[in-house]
Amino acid sequence: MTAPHISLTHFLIDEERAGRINADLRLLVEVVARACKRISIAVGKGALGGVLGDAGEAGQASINVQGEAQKKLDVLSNEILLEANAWGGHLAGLASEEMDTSQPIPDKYPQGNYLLLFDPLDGSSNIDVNISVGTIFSVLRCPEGVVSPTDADFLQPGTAQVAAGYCTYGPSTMLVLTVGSGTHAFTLDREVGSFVLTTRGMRIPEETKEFAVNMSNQRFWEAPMQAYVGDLLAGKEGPRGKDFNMRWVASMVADVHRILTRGGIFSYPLDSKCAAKGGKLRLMYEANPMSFLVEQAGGAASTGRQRMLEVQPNGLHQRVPVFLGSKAEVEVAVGYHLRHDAA
Ligand code: AHM
Ligand code: MG
Repeated sequence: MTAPHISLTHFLIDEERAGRINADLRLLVEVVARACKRISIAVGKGALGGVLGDAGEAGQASINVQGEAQKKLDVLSNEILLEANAWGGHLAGLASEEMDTSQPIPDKYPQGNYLLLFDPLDGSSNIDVNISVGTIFSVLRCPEGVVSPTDADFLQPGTAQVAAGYCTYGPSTMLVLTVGSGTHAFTLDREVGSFVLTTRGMRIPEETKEFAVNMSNQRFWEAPMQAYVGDLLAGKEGPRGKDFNMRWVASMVADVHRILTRGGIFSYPLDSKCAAKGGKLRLMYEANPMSFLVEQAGGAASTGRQRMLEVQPNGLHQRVPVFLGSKAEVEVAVGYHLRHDAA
């Protein structure tokens, strides 16, 4: 007998019956997953879909709130997620990497109790070269009594997340999800059009010999990061006593997916180029959802100095340094920072 085929819908109904989620959260995850399927189809068409390249008029790139040039697919993915989530009655508000401020749900639709944050298409510098990109999302509760949420209502620490996930658009499209009881992976069956549970309870090995970092920034890093990576590179002959391998896709979703699958440490540390902004990656819709997924799979996530999920946010687009993955290795990296600060 073949293994039972459990669709995302089936999985979510089981979660609801077990009392781990309510019907609104089930609907929310289903709606996000449906939007991700549409994004997957657009990404998969590549040059044939006429969606590659920069957004905006010829010679006049469209710039988002981060000061970054938007790709056509960034804009399209954002629109797909907004449109899919506006009318279902499960949300009170939305926030996106591609929008300056959060948006309350329009008055013409019923209001729900949840807030949704997303990076509609992460790693978009990879779109035009046919390398994996992905969607990242985080779900919070709308504070009690708030009818029309503003940015301040979204500024909750990562520990307040009720669900988080990402969808990776690679050789296969996969949705990786947590609702606070483990991290589970679903693969899109393209013929049927449904996500099928392919790994229940992902576990990140505690130890690793693989690290992910943009090495070209080495000379801009802080001293503890220089020392940490220096010791990794010294391999068997160095203080770590083992050889390390390096991988860097430059799509956080793809790098984190590899780490959830076979272990490793991902880092985007503070460097002198991004120090004034606080880091490169965004807390609310990149670092926090990924940290929730990683912790739920037995890994760890830190800024290098503090557990990521305990950072008190001060802005929707706040940036942070990120270290996440195999627990023992994240602890080693944090140790370099704490010893440096204490000296
Ligand atoms: P984006 O949200 O504008 O796509 O930027 C985030 C991406 C991450 O996916 C990835 O880890 C990082 O930026 C890559 O940075 P770099 O270009 O320095 O390698
Ligand atoms: Mg991003």
